[in-house]
Amino acid sequence: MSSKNLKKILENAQANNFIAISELMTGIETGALSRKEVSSHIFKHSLNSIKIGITGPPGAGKSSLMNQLIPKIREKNLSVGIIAIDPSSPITGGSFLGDRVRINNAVDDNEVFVRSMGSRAELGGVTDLAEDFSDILAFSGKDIIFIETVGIGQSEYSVSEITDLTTLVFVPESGDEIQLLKAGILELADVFVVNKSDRKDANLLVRSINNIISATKKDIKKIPIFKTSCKSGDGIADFATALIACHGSMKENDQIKSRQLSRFSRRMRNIIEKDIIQEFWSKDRIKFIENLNKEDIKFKSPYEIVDNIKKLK
Ligand SMILES: Nc1nc2c(ncn2[C@@H]2O[C@H](COP(=O)(O)OP(=O)(O)OP(=O)(O)O)[C@@H](O)[C@H]2O)c(=O)[nH]1
Ligand SMILES: [Mg+2]
Repeated sequence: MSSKNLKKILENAQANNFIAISELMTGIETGALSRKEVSSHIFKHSLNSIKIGITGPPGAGKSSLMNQLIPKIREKNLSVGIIAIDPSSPITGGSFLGDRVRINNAVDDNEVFVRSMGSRAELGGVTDLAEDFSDILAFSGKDIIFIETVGIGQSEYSVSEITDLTTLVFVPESGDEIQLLKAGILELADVFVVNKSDRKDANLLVRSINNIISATKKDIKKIPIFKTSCKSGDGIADFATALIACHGSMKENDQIKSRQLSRFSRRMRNIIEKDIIQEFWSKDRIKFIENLNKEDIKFKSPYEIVDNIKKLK
């Protein structure tokens, strides 16, 4: 792509043109656009949006919650970006239709952009890609950006690493899961949501979470718990108000600022590691590995062979 073309796409994306936003995302995902070049244009515009992780077990109602939050956020004249990472779909965009249907409050609103992505870990990992996507959404002016992931704590989907705020969503039946994770969940969560509170035992789960919080000796930050139901709408307004308030006060929020800094450092480390690995794999070194035969491995340990590879240029 010529730099003139990229300039045009960037201009359009910044003006919230959905096609240009998608083009940027697909471009960096497929490698048609240089991530480095795109990032150098957009990064400085990416710190004004709040990035909120919505994570939890499959089917907890994460997408439904975001859908219900949309009108509340739009009432305040704020715009919304959503990135839904779908682990069940190896093909990018595979769940696009599914999420479009679930997040139907996004339809016909040009201030709400929804993008699904598959969870294949190519081109530097899903989390990295989601982070770059969220920068693109921020660049396009989205005030509140949600990143939906399934599962809690697995490193691959560790959404808390790329967001300003992580919401863990559970359902009344999540008791066992919570017991298993115990204090681990406290390290990940900034906000708890017990969704599907129209079902029985929602209060029991809130109590279990509270018990874990109070049993943790560490001087832990106060973690709010919201009880919501996407069916009756209960609790959604309070949850939305809290998130909107967080967006409103993010400029003065030291915790968010220090997270932005630690994200920046982590991204730098990732870039360095990728660059070094890429530099390492010269043609000769790749050829050496490819030509390794059954005899070679009888006499030398992998460590010794690596020493030989390092001697190659
Ligand atoms: N009873 C009840 N059902 C709900 C509630 N929220 C969501 N659901 C239903 O739960 C199912 C899953 O909802 P989703 O919003 O797709 O859940 P999710 O966590 O995004 O699911 P995955 O992305 O597949 O992990 C759907 O059938 C929803 O209608 C709720 O508060 N109460
Ligand atoms: Mg979902």
